[in-house]
Amino acid sequence: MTGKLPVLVLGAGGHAKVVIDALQAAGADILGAVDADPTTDGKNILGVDILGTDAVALDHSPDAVSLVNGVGSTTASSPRQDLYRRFVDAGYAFATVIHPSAVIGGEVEKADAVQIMAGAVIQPGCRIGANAIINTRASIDHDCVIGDHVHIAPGVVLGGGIAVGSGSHIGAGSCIIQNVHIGENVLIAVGAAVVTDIWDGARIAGVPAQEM
Ligand code: JB2
Repeated sequence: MTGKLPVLVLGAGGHAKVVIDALQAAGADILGAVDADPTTDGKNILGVDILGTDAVALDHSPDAVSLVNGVGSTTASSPRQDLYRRFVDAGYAFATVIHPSAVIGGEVEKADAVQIMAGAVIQPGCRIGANAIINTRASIDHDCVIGDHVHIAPGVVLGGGIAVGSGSHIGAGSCIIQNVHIGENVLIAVGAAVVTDIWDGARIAGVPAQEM
């Protein structure tokens, strides 16, 4: 992960658990987590205390902590984006999270707050946008350009030279043929096989994938 400051995780659900596990594997100093749901206060995730709501995060100076976005996404254009923007606008910096078991090739550019989970493979020449998730065991071949806030879900396989527009969600286990262009805020359902370009805002499913 980037940065030397202690880390505060935003969110305390399923994605936060995976993120905390990656942070622990990478040896990060984790201060705690905060969640919008006040009933989580006083609980813990993998031994990391839940300290309260986002008001507790705002009690920490932006100079004293790095944030990690622990809210995931299961659709295009999720609340995860709003949370990231809200805290960036308030002056906070987000750390990148990279599980030590991820394999990352040469000349891979990673923007702010990128999260690369256990077993992911990113081949050379790729660019990963801000606040994007490359989730468990996803495979991204050479020269792909992944936009901001994209979620590449577990087990996705991308061929080389693919562009994925910002805010898109590529569902678990989907496969995308090389050199296609996926637009912005696209939803590709679990297990789809994508063999053509996909326009902005489309919802796609099936083998071969078609509009839902
Ligand atoms: O503004 C917020 C906020 N909005 C929702 N600030 C903070 N600090 N927390 C927020 N939350 C919290 O995110 C909710 O109160 C809830 O505890 C948590 C979301 O948990 P959930 O388990 O429902 O979803 P997730 O986003 O952690 O995980 C989804 O996405 C992952 C990528 C799940 O579907 C996972 O299965 C999936 N792997």
